[in-house]
Order: sequence, then C-alpha cells, then structure tokens
Amino acid sequence: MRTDNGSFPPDFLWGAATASYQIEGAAHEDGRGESVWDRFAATPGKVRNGDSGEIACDFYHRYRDDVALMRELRLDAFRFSIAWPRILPEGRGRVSQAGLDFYDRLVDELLAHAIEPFATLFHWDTPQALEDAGGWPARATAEAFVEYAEAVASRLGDRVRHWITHNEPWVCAWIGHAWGHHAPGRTSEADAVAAAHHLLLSHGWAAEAIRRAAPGARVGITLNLAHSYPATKSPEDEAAAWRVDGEGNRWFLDPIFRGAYPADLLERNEIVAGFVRDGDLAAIAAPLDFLGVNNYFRFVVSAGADGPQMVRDPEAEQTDMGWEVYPDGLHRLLVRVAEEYAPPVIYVTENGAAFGDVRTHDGRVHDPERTAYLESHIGAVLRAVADGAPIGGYFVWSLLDNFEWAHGYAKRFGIVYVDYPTLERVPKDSFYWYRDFIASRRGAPRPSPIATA
Ligand code: IFM
Repeated sequence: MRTDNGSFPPDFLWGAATASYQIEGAAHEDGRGESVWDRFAATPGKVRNGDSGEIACDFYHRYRDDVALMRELRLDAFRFSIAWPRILPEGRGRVSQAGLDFYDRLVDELLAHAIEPFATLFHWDTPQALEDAGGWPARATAEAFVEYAEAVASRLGDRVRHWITHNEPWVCAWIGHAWGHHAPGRTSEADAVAAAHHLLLSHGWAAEAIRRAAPGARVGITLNLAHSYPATKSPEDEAAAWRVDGEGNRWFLDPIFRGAYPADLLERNEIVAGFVRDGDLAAIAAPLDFLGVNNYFRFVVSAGADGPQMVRDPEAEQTDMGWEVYPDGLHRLLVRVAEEYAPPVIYVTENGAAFGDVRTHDGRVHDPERTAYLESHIGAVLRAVADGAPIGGYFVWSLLDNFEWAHGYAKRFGIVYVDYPTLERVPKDSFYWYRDFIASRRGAPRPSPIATA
C-alpha cells in the first residue's frame, strides 16, 4: 500500500480503543466471575489509592451513550476487549449466556452506528480460577483460552470480523509475572518466560479456533513495541539496544513471524526450552491477517555494568506517565516492522498520552498537549504509510479516561474526561480535534452530533 500523494489510503480506519477491566465496572453483575485484577486490586498496596475496576467508567450500563460519542467522532472502528470471567466465570466448562449477551448488545449497537467492532479476547483479566490452577505459566491455561475463544467466536463471529487474540503479552508476562507490578503479582523470571510462551501458543491455537467458528474472520495479535535506540554509536551501546529490542520486541515478533525465538537471548532460550513442545512454534507462527501495534514511547539504551540501562533526557517532553514524547520512534518502528516481518496489514491498535487534565471553570477540559501528541503521532503514521508500511488503521488510546492498572484512576488517557464521582462524560478538546480531523480526512462536512445523555 503506497500513497504517493502523502495521504492516508481511502479505506484507512480511524478508531478508539478500550479494555474491559479498565472501563466496564459491573464487576459482580450477571454472574461475572472473579478476575486476577479483582484479586490484585483488593490486595492492599498493589494499586494506587486502593482503586479497582469495580465501577470504573460503568461502561457496562452506559455503553449506548458511549457509542453515541463514538458516532459523534464518526469512528470507523471501536476496539474493546471481552472480559473472560464474564464468559467463563469458573475459567473452564460453563459458558455464561448472560455474559455473552452483553457483548452481543454492544456489537449490535456498534454496527447500528456503522462502527466496525475490533474485539480483543484477552486484555489481562484472567479468571482467578485459572490463576489458582496455575495461571499462564501452566500450559492448561492455553487450552482453556481456546475454549473461551470458541465460545465467543461462535456467538459473535457472524458480526465481528476483526479479532485480536491477546493484548500486549509482554506486559502480562513480565510486569505481571516477573516484576509483580500487575496482576497476578508474581515475581519469577521463569514464570514470565513460561507465561509468554503459553500466551503465544494460545494465540496460535485460538486463531485456528476463531477461523473454524467464524469463517471469514480476520485474526491478529496486538504487541506493545518500542523502537530501541543506542545512546551512542559505541558497540557496547549498540549491543545493549539490540538486547532491549530482543527482550521486548523480537521475543514476540520472531516466533509469530519466523517460528523461532531469537537465538541471541541465551538465558531466556534456556528457560523456554523447558516449556516448548513439538509443534508449538508452528502453531504460534500460524499466518496472521494483521498485526496490532501499540506504541507510546521509544527506548534509548546504554550499556551498564549490570546490563542495558535506559537513558532519559531530562529536557525531553514527557507525558504524565513519564514517557518521552517522540513521534519519530513510532515512524521508525512501523517501517522496521513492515520491512523485517512483512505483516499483511498493521493496525496501530493503541497510541495516546496521559496528562493531568482538569475540568476548568467553563466546564470543559482543555488538553492541548494531548492534541499535539495525537497530531504528531498520526503524522508519524502517515510518514510510515508514505514509506510503504501497510498500515490499515489507527486507534487512539483511549476513548475514555479509565482505570490505569497499578496507577488506578490517577492517569487520564481519554479523549473524553470521566468525572468519576458522577461518571459524567466530558469530551476534551482533543475529542473535538479528533472528530474534525476524521471529518477532514473524508473531505466530508462535520457531522452534527448525536445527542448524548
Ligand atoms: O492502559 C494501557 C492499556 O491497557 C494497554 N496499553 C497501554 C495503556 C496505557 O498504559
């Protein structure tokens, strides 16, 4: 896909992304089971301010109003995730029809507004029952995931065309299993390596199950990727940057696109060998219809005495997460992934920024930093398109302010502000910018807003 006129292809999708635990709330409704994030958030000291996803944005009850906001934006696509414990409250066996009904209603509402659903099956809310039985470090969890994928695809596959098996398996594996900052809060490198392998394996198996249940489905996986720059041209810094690239990017890209773990990560290869069985790598490398890329920042790496070290430029602009604003990193990343791995299509399934937004005396939320961030990063995507990267769409993270994991509600990523005490939605200035930007891409006059409650 090459655009010589420097514009996005006509079928490019403009979207917004969210995830179940971060927005839905209704944690005890309609038979939803416990997830590892319910348990983690209820554990003192794990989440800032003791916050949890129990109510979140109450999307479970307010999804119609939120779809109306999407319609006001004239989104082409909405990326959401399905809460596994709503569908299989005990992790295996009994499928909850009430849980499926919610996503059924959501999908119908989206389609009624001409918004294409992009469904993610796993955005980290593992049923606690599966964690109790060994969690992702155990191979049985990959088998359970296939049961879940089959149940969801059989019910929604007549209307949902785009399926994302996993969101950011690196984060789930390492932040959740090696660093302990995310659920389930484990602190073992071996658990992280095993979890990553089983996440990848379950992706390959589920891709097949989804295609069986929903012929015509387009299946992909979303990886969190960041371009890794050496701090200097020294061979030591170059090697350190390559290692960081291997640990975060190639550990997932290589098995998915090449059917092999990167050989240079010796210690990890030794650990993973204990978990890989015949046929696993072929299953992981099942052909993809698209790759989802989530990107927020780049890495700048130098060689330290104890291994690679991240270098931070104190002068560089940063978001409220302390992440450097560096749009060229997204351009480099997309072009590199396209050239080296040749996915048929790439969707930027998340990109956005947290800032300390406040509602001002005029009742509005002025967030020029977010608008600038989105504008510069969408510009980086456009340059990647012009350089030949097959990019099919861009999803802003996030539609709504939401539960930002261990940060609780302290970090606001939304283009819509959520007043948590009342749950009122207040579109930020960046919302109106995105709406006008989307309209300008289509050359269409700005749509009149649909009334929102
Ligand atoms: O909020 C998260 C999301 O769940 C996964 N990708 C990164 C976002 C911002 O940290």
